[in-house]
Amino acid sequence: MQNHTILITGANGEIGHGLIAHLSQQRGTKIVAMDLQSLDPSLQRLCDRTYTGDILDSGLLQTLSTGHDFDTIYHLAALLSTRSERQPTLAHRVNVDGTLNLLEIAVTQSRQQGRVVKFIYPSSIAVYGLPDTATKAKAGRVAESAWCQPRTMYGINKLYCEQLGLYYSSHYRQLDADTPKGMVDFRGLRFPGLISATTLPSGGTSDFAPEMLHYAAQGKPYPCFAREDTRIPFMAMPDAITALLTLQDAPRARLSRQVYNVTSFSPSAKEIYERVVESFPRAKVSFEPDRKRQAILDSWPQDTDDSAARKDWGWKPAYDMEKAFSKYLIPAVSQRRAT
Ligand code: AKB
Repeated sequence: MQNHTILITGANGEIGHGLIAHLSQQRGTKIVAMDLQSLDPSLQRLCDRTYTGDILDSGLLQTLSTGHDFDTIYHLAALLSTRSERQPTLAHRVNVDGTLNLLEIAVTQSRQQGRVVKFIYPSSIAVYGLPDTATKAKAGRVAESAWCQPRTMYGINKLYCEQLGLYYSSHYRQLDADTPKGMVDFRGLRFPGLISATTLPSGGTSDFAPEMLHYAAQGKPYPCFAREDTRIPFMAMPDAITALLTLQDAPRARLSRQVYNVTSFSPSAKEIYERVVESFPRAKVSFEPDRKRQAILDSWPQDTDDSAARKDWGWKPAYDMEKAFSKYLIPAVSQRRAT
């Protein structure tokens, strides 16, 4: 079987963990992983090469690019929404300049190799910005083209990088005399909040849901920074991995867009609490809304319309909320607690 070389940036993060576990089972797939921190030892043995360093380090990127011929790049490295608000200029450098650097690697390699390099990009519901809760309630399931007026640095970075991806796919150096060989095949997914049984996110604003679960499992009290009636979409991590891999494999001709909404369930914070308590009756959650983080949550849609993904490449989440908790989250966090 022919080798397929995949670069994963931000490999130590929540999505990286699940993605590497899956990709390492595919025969003929070589994984090159990169992260700011040295890679988790459980992941290291699943990768062919690992690099520790910054996506803004041009020397390191040069080493990476000259050392490998990538077929696909999963660019997962990013600063999430809460962290980005605290360090907006750093966020812009990491989220925007970092993505630009990786797109440059993709386009350079595609030109040198004379073939397509796929670029898979996790975007976010943070690209949307609803002005107030009444509009949010009225908007319901938001389509890709609606309400793209983000109010966070992270959302702005993600929306702009989607556009950069489209540029590198379709209009890169459009004034050049010769049409270059090869191209970047950019594919983006606008993820909702993700809930993993094995890792806790850090620096996000949708973190209240996974934190509520993991604190309850550890018997720790959790002061929830979101109001009880907060409603944003979520997805169980295995579905996020399935979405990335399915989009990667989808024939280009089937794709009517380059960036797709994908979603699964949209509970209120109170409904999440009630489901957590059902499994961990001693969970202690107090709702102590943080006015400023709440304003970010209130600007994100209560649900997204993922009908284009369903139609074009057969997206269908395997986990609704009940199944996510009963078949994935609760068994796995309970098992981790027991070991
Ligand atoms: C965050 O909260 O920043 C992320 C996201 C919704 O993209 N989890």
